[in-house]
Amino acid sequence: MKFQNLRRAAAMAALLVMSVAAAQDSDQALSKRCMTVMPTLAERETIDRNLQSFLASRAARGASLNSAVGSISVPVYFHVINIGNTLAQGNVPDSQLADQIAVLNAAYAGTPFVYTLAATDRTNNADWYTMSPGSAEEKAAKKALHKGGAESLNLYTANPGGGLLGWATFPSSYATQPKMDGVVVLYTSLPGGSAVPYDEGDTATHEIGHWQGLYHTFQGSCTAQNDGVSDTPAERSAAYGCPVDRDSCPGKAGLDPITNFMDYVDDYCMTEFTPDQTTRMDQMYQQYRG
Ligand SMILES: [Ca+2]
Ligand SMILES: [Ca+2]
Ligand SMILES: [Zn+2]
Repeated sequence: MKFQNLRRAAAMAALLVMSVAAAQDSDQALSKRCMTVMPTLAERETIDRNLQSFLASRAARGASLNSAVGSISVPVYFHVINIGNTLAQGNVPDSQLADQIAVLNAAYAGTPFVYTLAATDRTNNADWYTMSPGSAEEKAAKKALHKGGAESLNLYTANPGGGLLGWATFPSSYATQPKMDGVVVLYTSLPGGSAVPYDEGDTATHEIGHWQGLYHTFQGSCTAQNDGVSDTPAERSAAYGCPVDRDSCPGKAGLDPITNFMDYVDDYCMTEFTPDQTTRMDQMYQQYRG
């Protein structure tokens, strides 16, 4: 009898898992949270080797390896790409850009980074408005609009379509493609936008995490290396919604880091960068953007 109950419970659990998986699939269809192109494992190893030798040379010179909280000011160049003057045409008002900067500074409050609006430009261009990652339109827009050097964040708002929320470039690619450096987000993902449940501005928080050198928390799945950050528990795949107590790598310590900005959960659910993520962002900024 007990055994039968157990089997029934197992069957129900399996059904539950299947329906959760189906819900996740439909969420994925509705929204591709992020289209940032991830480095291959070999590229990651090269990036990590280069970081280790950078840190070793800094240490040999007695240079500080940890920047103080709030000690690095990051100039932000906003590029609002639109097809007309209204918000529905992508012309995000200055108030929403200011709100986005405030959301970033709250999210990065425990890090060295303070984001400061340097300039805003507005461009009416129907081709650039719907640019997709890796497209000729993206290259043309960035070539025309990019400002500043490696230290500056170029933040583009556009309407890429297909449920796509945003994408970013990594610090390690700045040297070879400086004009492409930056972050593109769906304009309705800014705070107060219409991209519910991605309407609190954390698409930019997440994409800028990549721009600062972080991978997804589910990068590398349940492998020992996983996302290359030691205080984020390994995670098998992206989490959607806000699945509290999810443990997709049961053989690895800790519940999934679903409240992390580098997962795919709803904006209200993502609330933190970990200390080791902060350290990595600091080191990457010093190496590539300092
Ligand atoms: Ca980790
Ligand atoms: Ca686990
Ligand atoms: Zn991402």
